[in-house]
Amino acid sequence: MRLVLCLLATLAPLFASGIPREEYRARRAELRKSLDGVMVLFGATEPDDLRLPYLQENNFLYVSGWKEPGAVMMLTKAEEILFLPERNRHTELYTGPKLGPDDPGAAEKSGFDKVMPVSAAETTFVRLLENSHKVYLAPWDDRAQKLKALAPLHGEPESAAIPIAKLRVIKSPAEIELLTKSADATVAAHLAAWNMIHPGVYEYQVAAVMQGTYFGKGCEGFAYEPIVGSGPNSVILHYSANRRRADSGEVMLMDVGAECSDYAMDVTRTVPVNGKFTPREREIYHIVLGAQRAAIAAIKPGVKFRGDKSLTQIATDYINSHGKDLHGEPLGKYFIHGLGHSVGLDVHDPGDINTLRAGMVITIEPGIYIPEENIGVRIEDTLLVTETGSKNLSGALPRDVEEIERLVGK
Ligand SMILES: [Mn+2]
Repeated sequence: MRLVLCLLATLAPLFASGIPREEYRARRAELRKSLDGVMVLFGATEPDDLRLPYLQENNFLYVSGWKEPGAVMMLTKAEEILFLPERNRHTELYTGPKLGPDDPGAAEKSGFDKVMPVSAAETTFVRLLENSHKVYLAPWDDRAQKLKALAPLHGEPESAAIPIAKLRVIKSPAEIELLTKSADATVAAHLAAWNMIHPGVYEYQVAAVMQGTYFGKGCEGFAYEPIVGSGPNSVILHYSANRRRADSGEVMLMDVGAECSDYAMDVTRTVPVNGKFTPREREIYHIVLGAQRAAIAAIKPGVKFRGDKSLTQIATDYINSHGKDLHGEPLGKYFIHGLGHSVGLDVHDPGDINTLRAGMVITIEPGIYIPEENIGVRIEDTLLVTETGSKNLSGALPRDVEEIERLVGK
């Protein structure tokens, strides 16, 4: 028993939490079936800049769950090999012990058929090329260029990201569970912020409460830099300086999502700083909410995300047919970004969501930003597409004006 516990304790930090190891094997098996050659993925390396966190590259993480730095992976229909760096006792003094390729049980611990040292990667690649028609590389990685030069007869490499994205776009039950955990922590963060928002509060104080809330729930980070924009900052889409003092009569836009067990969340709410929307803020808010409700009501498998008769068109039509700007113009021109995107390991997860399928997780986030009036309103939820419609993972966070006004500053 003690041995088992000890082994579990050793394994725990190596892997992403919450996804069973068999699921990683199954993902690789599915991916390998689709290959007509050799795929090479490079894991992330530890950054030299102490301000930067070490984060595994998400495609690498998705197919392996492997979190230690410096690994390389090669996949073909017939083989799967994880290459690990030789252990460096000096580096380990700073960043902790790692699994080396020659450590006992390395293959078993990694979940791969075979583990080899990184120094054997090039010769293995050349061997695997013999039975390969195609080469799949990560175009974002400089190290792929060297391998490309070793395969002059295999044509232009294909992007490894494309076949992996086809898998990533549909979430498994285990992934949905982790996304739900991330959503719950994010909802709690927004509610905690509403509670303490008041005229005179600084944006960074709001951001701090939100981050403290989801860190306190065991989430390891944020899915993206918190966006907390008051008044004039509410119209800046990716405002993340969070330095301004908020005042009465303004809105506070909070686009803040936790990352829990590697899974991102993406939720935006816009609330009145003094607890009560002005009539104009309330009017704009209701239009954005109506657009979001209309788009969400239309979600089901087979529906288009963009283009003709799409969710985007439903939201845009709603905005254009409700309200006017100060010059009597329709408000559609103030909806200046896309209606949403896929969410998973990345907050902007890869994969084509233009025709919805059950198991996709997407955001619906209409917004109206009128710089002339210093009013920006965005309402964003992250939803699971189901067989019959959708399930709002962040739906526990109120959207109704009355409920928001009851909760802000109280
Ligand atoms: Mn978003």
